[in-house]
Amino acid sequence: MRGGKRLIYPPPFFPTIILQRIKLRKNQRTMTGSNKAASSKYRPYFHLSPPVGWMNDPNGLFYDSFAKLYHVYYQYNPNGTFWDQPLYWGHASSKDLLTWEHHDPALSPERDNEGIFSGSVVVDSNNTSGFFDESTPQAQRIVAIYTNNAPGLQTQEIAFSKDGGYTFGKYSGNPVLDVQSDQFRDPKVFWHATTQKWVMTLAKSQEYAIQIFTSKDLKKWHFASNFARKGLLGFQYECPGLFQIKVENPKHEDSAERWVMVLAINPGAPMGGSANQYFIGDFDGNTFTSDDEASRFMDLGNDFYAFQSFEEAQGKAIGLAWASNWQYANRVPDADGFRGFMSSVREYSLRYAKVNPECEQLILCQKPFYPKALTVKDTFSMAACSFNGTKTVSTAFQNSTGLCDIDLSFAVDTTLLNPMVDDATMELKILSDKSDEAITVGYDFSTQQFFVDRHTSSAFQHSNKFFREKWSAYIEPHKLTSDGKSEYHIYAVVDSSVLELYFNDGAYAATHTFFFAEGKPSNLELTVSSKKEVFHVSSLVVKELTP
Ligand code: KTE
Repeated sequence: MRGGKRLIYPPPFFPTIILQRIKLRKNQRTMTGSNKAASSKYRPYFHLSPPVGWMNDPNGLFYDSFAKLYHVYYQYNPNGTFWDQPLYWGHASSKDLLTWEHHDPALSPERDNEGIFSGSVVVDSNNTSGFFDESTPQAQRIVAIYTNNAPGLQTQEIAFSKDGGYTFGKYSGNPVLDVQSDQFRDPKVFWHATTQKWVMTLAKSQEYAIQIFTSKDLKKWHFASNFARKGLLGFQYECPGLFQIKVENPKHEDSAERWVMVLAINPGAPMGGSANQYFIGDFDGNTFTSDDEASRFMDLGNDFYAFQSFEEAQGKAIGLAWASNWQYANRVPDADGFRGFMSSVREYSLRYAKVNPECEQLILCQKPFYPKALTVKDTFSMAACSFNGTKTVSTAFQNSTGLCDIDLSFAVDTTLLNPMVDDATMELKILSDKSDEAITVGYDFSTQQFFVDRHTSSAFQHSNKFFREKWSAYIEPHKLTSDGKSEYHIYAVVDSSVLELYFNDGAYAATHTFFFAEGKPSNLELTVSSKKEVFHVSSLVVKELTP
């Protein structure tokens, strides 16, 4: 047990608002394992990373309701910190999606110049495949469906596990789907109860087609339909998925659940490199019909790719993505002997919300999904205040863990300045505890846009051109008040080298990785510069966390 922490008010040299002292909750620190070894600099605490080597796409996400365990498989090169073949399915499991147990690779290629590419897992509880008998609990009748990547040929194979998903046997009748193509991959399969069939979505990547196949037994697959050339095409489609999501505020004529097709493009994302799009629509068991063909992004940030939803998630629409971008994934620092980690697991819903003053749309919303809360080590909060001139408020965590969350609500008075000529900026800097490096989340008054600046003096983030650029996005205000204020809410999680932003109760999200040369993200500075009282912070709460 850690004694109560002595709260240090911000150092006297900041012209600061004295941070209100919060009575610390008694610090029940649960001694659980976590990803982050004391020595490692970049390894996140609870965002899944590989023990060694290289990680990309999440694969085969499912919840084992018998053992009460979440399983995550992933694209894994154990032999180096870069993408290469032989490529395996790495494997980790967790009870709480915060602390992970690593296991041996679950699927291995037959030859060194091949890869077990992305795919999914289903629980064949009714033994439609015939692989199982009564000796395997229904919730552990696990079948993996994946792309076998060989020189010049990508085929779909299946494998089954009878020990809860730790070891698999490949089906002797593989491949189960072969169209003689080298651009045919990433099967995501689910059980469609209405038609009592397995449904597979996979990418005919460079034809810009998400193909849908159906099967009664996971072995014989029949072509059903194409969902083709929708949204932003980029260079190629990858990693599709189709799942149902609850509508938070359904209209009378709407069903309480809608179908959502997700698909990844790489390269060709508007913010550069890789991105995940989504389409809302209806599915009849054979064909997905989207409400429109507009391009919408699951996450507006740089680092959210190859999203996959969990199977058997007890009625919840949860999933996670690889928190990186092919634009630089093989180049980020690998000082700790690994490269790549996942986003946090998020719970999805659909919500009617204003996307501009006139138009209300159904949009995909998300929030972090932790079955167990993170332990709070320290808390700082700032009472409501309006900023005039240049002012800085700062936290002062000691012996920072590099893991914190931030809850910021503020309003912008759009009537006081002329955006054509006046500047006003709010910046939330997350500072290294050992150098002058920081990652900045900002709001620019004149364009009414948010930005993230992760360019720092550190070798990598200075040399890599894609870390020198600012990211920016327009986010529709959470509320427009009658007296001309735009209200926003930001919830953010910082975990060693990843920043996840959730705007306006999850209406928009943005994920950015960052790699300080020295130190960990530790303290925050909120700085406003404006010649009029444009920014009104209604609350800022920063919690330093440990898993
Ligand atoms: C891999 O860059 C290539 O060399 C692909 O575009 C990456 O493809 C393989 O990774 C994905 C999936 O389509 C593949 O199954 C998997 C997407 O590791 O990241």
